[in-house]
Amino acid sequence: MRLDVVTIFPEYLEPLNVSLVGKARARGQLDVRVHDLRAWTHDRHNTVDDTPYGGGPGMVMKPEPWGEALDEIIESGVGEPGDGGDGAVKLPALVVPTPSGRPFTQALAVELAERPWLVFAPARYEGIDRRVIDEYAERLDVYEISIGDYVLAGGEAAVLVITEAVARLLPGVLGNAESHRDDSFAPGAMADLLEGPVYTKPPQWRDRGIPEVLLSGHHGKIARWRRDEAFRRTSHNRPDLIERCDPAVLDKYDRELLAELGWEELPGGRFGRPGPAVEE
Ligand code: 6GU
Repeated sequence: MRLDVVTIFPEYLEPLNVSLVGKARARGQLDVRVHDLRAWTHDRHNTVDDTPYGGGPGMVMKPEPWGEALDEIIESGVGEPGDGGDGAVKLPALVVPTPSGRPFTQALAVELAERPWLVFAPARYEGIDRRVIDEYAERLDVYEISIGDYVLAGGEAAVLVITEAVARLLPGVLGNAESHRDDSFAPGAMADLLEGPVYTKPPQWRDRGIPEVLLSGHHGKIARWRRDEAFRRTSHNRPDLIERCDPAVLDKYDRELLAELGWEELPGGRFGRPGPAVEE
C-alpha cells in the first residue's frame, strides 16, 4: 500500500518511522511519502492560508498549493507498479481529516485497508478551501473523516491514528494473522463488546492474584468468564453498544448477566436501562 501525506508540519509525521508502521515500511509493505505543502507555494513567505470569505475567526488554507500538490502526487502514480501496465491510470483515494467528517470506525479502517493508495490532506487553521475537495471529488473517492467528538489543532494527529489502524490490517503486518480477529470492534467479534482484562506472570504481584478461573485450564469456563467480563466492561464504559446490541446473538447467560447489570429487554427487542425517575 502507498500512503502520501501533504502537510505544513512534515516533522509531525515522524512517528510513522517507528513501531508497527515503521517496520511495515522497512519491510516494503508500506510505501509512505510525506510532503511539505509549502513546496508548492511560489511567494517569498510560502503562504498557505488567507482570511475567510464572509468573515469570521481564523484562517482558511488557500486552494492553489493544495491543487498543485495533489495534481503532482496523482500524476506520480502513472507508470508505477500497480497501475496494471495496461494504460489504466492508478488513482488514489483522498482522505481529508476534519472534525466535520464521518466518524472513523473499524469498518472504515477495513475499507481503507483494501485500497492500494491513500493520499492524506490534513489541514491546519479552519480548514481547506472547499473548492479543493469538490474538485478532487470529481476524480477521486474522497473520505472526510473525524476521529472523535473533540477538536484538534490540525489533522496530522488524525493521520497518525488512521494510518496505524489501517496498517495493522494489511496482510503480513501483524505477526499473527489471527491477531485482529477478536479486536474490540472487529466486525463479527464478540457481538461488538469491548475486550475484558488480561493478565500475565507473575501469578502474585503486590498481594494481587489472578482470577482463579484463568489458572483452571478449563477452556469452556475461561471463555464464559471472558465473555462476562466483556459484558461488564461494555455495560460500564459503552452502554451505547449494549443498547445497539442484537438480542438474537445473546445466550441465556448473557441475558442473566445483563439483567444483573440493570438492563432490561424492551418491547422493541433491544436493551435499555431504566434511568432514574425524573422529579416533577
Ligand atoms: Cl480529523 N481533525 C481535527 N482538526 N480535529 C478533529 C478531528 C480531525 N477528528 C476529531 N477532531
